[in-house]
Amino acid sequence: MRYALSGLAVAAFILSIGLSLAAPGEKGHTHAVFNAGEPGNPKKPFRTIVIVGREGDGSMSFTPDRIEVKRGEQIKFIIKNEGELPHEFLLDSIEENQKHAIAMQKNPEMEHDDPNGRRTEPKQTSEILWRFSKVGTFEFACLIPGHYEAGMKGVITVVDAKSAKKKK
Ligand SMILES: [Cu+2]
Repeated sequence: MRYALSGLAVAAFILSIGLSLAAPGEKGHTHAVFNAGEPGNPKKPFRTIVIVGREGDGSMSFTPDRIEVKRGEQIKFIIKNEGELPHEFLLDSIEENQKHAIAMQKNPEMEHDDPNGRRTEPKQTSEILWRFSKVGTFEFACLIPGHYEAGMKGVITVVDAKSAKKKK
């Protein structure tokens, strides 16, 4: 009994070292500033949108490639990779995605696992929960070299809740 307890204590100690090493969540290529809003809060309501990524006849795409959300709305993106290649989904301003695409051409092995961007392997699914806190036009894109150029992107328009109501 005494042995079992001390074993547990050792395990707890190792765990605490592991946790202190893992904090505070800085892992390589992260972006502290987000242009398209902020990471979502899973305790608050959200709308789910499924995005399918795939390749076909010389083109690559996300479906749907046009989304409208209201400012303040939370969206859970379920990214389904139905293609044969890995794909990324990076949510950012259009300008930042274009700059980032150039950076990735120089660094093709760059992989993302960030609040606003994730890589999804073929036949796999990833999720991103995002809160669109700013009005504007944003973009989700796969920045793996060649994919963005082949059409793998989509536009997100964030509108004021009031003007969204007027339109309907
Ligand atoms: Cu891709």
